[in-house]
Amino acid sequence: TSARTDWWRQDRFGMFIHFGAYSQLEGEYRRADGTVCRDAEWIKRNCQIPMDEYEDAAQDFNPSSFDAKAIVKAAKDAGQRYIVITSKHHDGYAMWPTKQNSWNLRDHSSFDQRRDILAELKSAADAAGIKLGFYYSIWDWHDPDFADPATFPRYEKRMYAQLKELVDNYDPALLWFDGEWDADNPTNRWSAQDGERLQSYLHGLDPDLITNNRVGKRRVVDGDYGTPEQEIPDAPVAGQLWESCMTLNGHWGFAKYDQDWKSPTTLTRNLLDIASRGGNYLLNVGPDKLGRVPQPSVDRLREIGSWLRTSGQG
Ligand code: FUL
Repeated sequence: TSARTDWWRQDRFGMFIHFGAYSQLEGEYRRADGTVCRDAEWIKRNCQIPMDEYEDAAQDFNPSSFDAKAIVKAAKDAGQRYIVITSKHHDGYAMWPTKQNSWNLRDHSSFDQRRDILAELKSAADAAGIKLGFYYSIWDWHDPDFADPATFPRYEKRMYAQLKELVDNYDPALLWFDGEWDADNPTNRWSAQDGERLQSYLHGLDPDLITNNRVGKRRVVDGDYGTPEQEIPDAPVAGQLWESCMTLNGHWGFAKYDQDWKSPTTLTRNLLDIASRGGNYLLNVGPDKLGRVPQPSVDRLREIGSWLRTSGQG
């Protein structure tokens, strides 16, 4: 542990946001034969949507109701002190106007060309004293250079360039990596050394940056903290910072059919349980295709916040 991670340890409770081109589908893909396949941020892969169809859907993506101030306020009212939003998930779609390709919210959508939701979130978060971080998937289903080991270095170069854009243009407090595995390539080309090289590159850009352990191979030495997913570890690793990330219903990305919301009691208990074991809690919301956080999510966040305030923990 070091001074660099002090704010993060003290903050304890954060908001995760899964938002991307997949949100446009709202969790449902209707095949030509009329059958419906359901998923959320994995829908492209798990429902085997052809790339041209997925690209067509993204072309219609217009999150005109995305309201950074409202999202920051919902986080703040819940007692959350940092926000981590997907800048690029496994589908490769960038949520900012990257210069590395046109597969992004500026160049491949129906969204107002003047808007930049990451910039909007950054200024709203700054104004509220909330830290902002970005999720970034190393695994990329869209970039043609990713899949072939011979061309992977070209992909990696673009990935470095995208990360530099994020750090230079939005000054994130942390980067939350994911997809350091590659389900199509069991040989798993993302190595421990790749992770170390990426980490030192990032610290060269900003020595204060915090990263999770998925930047490398999820060893204790990779990044700054462990990332248990949808679980609270019984016996956290001694000396390792950690953060449990969890969904509010059963999915990360918006899924209109999923109304299986966790109760405020469960959520508050999770927060206390995690905090008592020394961890952080990163609780997810998945905005719909217009960018609106579902009302059941907003309600639950508010209930957690009011519990924290009345119990004097807020
Ligand atoms: C996983 C991803 O595959 C999920 O889609 C989600 O982003 C979760 C937080 O991490 O590894």
